[in-house]
Amino acid sequence: MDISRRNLFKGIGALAAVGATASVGAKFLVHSSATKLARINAVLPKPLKFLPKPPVDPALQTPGLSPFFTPTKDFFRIDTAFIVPKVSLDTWKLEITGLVSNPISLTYEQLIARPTFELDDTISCVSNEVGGTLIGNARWQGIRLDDLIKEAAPHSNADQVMGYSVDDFSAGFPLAALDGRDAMIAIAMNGEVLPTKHGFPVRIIVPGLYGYVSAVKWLTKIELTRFDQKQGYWIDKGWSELAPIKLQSRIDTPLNRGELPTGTTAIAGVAWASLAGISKVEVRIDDQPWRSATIAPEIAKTTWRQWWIDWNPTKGNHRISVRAIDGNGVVQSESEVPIAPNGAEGWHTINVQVL
Ligand SMILES: Nc1nc2c(c(=O)[nH]1)N[C@H]1C(S)=C(S)[C@@H](COP(=O)(O)O)O[C@H]1N2
Ligand SMILES: [Mo]
Repeated sequence: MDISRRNLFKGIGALAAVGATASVGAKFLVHSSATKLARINAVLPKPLKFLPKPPVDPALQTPGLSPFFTPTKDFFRIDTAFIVPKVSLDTWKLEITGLVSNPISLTYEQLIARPTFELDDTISCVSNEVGGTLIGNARWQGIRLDDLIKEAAPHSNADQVMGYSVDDFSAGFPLAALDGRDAMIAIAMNGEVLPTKHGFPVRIIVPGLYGYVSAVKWLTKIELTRFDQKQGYWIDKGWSELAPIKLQSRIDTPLNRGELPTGTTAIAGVAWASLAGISKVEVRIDDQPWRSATIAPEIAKTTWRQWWIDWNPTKGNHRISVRAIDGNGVVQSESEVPIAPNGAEGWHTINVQVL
């Protein structure tokens, strides 16, 4: 079992996770070699809107700092399924149903024939502790979700968009969240056909929302519904219905409880805000005043930003904290709040020993 799974169980509870596998939609499941073939044969369409290549990654010069794009092999994974669903494109389809006047049903070919665009977006799990690693940034390619839903013509009483996976996981978010932000049905991640572990053939990505209310992998159905009638998988297990990603920052290097030699060293990490972007990152060493960190150029408001400062420490024990300020001037909150029911709060603080 990998670490992200263990964290999920610690955070959310293993009992709840067991239920999900019982009712796997068997008609979709195929032998894993067949999925591999389907993935290899799936050809990505050219996006209508390409994003430029980002500038040189500052992580190249700062050992220990997270790269801007999280390599897919290192990307965190959270799923309730014990076995990763293997989907056959022969039988798979995407349905948009529920409180709509014009239900839609699309094969993979029909879906990817629609215009696609690229989006740089940092996704996070609500179970990410302050300083935790259940977060990653990728370049996604997909089809605009708002366009598809508009085409389905939701009834005026619909207020929730609920995604369902082939393994019966579900996650719902407000229809009102489709407010022009670049929500998508993602078909690719970091330039590759969506990896099986991250939801092949397609998943939902909604900038600004935690995964458990939005980012359905192995997606097969979107239902327009009402919050007072349907709840996503995690909601009756104590997690909030509404879950925007919180303003946070993390120290990547030095490591907590690490030892380092004297001489100039970098303190560096990442900071992210739901949709507002990051305007400032500040670092405090021991009882000194807060210092402004250098922040990497803003690539998109939807992604994290890397930050760093140089530090020339004296020998002994030191305590380092970080806090971020978002694009609206909101300062990351100091009071510690646990992950349940809607995401951790507090400043990431580490202790290091300089020898
Ligand atoms: N089908 C399915 N989709 C899912 C989940 C799941 O358990 N099953 N977990 C969600 C949660 S809680 C998170 S945080 C994200 C994680 O996406 P990743 O595994 O690609 O990092 O997927 C979401 N989509
Ligand atoms: Mo999550």
